[in-house]
Amino acid sequence: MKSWSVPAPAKIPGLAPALSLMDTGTGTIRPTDPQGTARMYVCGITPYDATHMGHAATYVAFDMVQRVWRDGGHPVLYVQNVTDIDDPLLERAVAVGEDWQVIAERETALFREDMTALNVLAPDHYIGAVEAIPSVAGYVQSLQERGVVYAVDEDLYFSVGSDPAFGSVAHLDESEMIRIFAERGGDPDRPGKRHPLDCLLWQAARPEEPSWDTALGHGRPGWHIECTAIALDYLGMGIEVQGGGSDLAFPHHEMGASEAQVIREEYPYAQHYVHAGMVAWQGHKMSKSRGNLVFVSVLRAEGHDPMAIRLSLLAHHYRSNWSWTPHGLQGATDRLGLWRSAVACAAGDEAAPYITRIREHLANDLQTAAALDVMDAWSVKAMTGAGTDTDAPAQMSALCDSLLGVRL
Ligand code: 5CA
Ligand code: ZN
Repeated sequence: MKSWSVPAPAKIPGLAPALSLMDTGTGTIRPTDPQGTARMYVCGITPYDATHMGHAATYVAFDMVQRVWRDGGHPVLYVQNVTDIDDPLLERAVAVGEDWQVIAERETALFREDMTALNVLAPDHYIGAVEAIPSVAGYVQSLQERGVVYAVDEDLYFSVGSDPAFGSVAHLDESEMIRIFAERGGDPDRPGKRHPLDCLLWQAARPEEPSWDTALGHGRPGWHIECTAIALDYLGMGIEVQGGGSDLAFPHHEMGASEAQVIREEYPYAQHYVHAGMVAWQGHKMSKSRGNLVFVSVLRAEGHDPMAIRLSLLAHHYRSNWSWTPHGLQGATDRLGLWRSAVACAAGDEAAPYITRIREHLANDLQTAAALDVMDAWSVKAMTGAGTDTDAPAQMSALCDSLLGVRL
């Protein structure tokens, strides 16, 4: 699928320290340690509605992971999917009387535009679920060869218990897993299943629904195997980061990891499972199903500078749950104005110590808010005419562009 294009960040002098990130799997902040290329898979959108500020927060968080790695001298291989066939998309298509493919293409195009505007580096491989169907079928067959697949009616299920490590991503007890599974697209109560948590790999064709002809018969993929297949095809096992919002830790990343670990007979699927917090609005998590959404494209159309939108996201730690407010965006707009005025000054404080502090904050599990405070401090001093280093304004501007993704 067509990706988008954002210029690669320019190298700034010096090297970032190793990036430490909270790993949901171990519950600890641990250094990432890419050997050569850092490999990252981040779950993409289900394109039945436009990009909201919750999506944007999640993708900006992983954009920061990529920028910090690159700043540390690591090449990055980044893969993202688009869930361009799934129940919510088909349900929306029926509800609004529109073709599901038309909706998916339109909303994916808008997502690309929004990501470009927010200066989010594009994935190297941007892959739709539909284009991954032949690959999904192949992986389901390899699970069948391992004897861990069974049919309920004509649908195929994965026995999650076949992975000894099942449960080691989200660390939930079984009753919690069953409850959350039911809330997030699972079917624990379906008669005929061997275990309530077994997950759908392949759904046989239903009347009035799209289906594809594969070695598994006519049908379409289950959700989790879509990401497993795409990640294995383009990244392989032992990737540095599997990322997404915290609502994906269970069941999505738990199931995906187990599928990969059984397919490859190797452990672990990912070194770090990294989860962004949920952005709320009107008292609830922003979600397409609830409809309490603030769209990136609407804010842009209202004339808000995309760099202010990005700054409004960076003002929160990526793991925190927070509520969007117009006030937060106004604060970010003011901050952007301050920074722009400061880098237009003839001189400022020497940049190097500030750059070091910003790098340290980011390397410490992406403390972006603290990094922004350091830039504020430099800016305020430059505005008062205290600094005398005439190279500093350009250096601080380059840092903002390259490391924070904020073009001044
Ligand atoms: N297509 C699947 C992943 S394979 C999916 O979850 N799509 S999504 O469109 O529902 O969400 C896309 C990404 O945005 C996911 O990483 C999800 O965790 C994240 N996300 C969704 N809502 C929010 C929110 N309110 N705040 C922060 N992140 C969110
Ligand atoms: Zn996914």
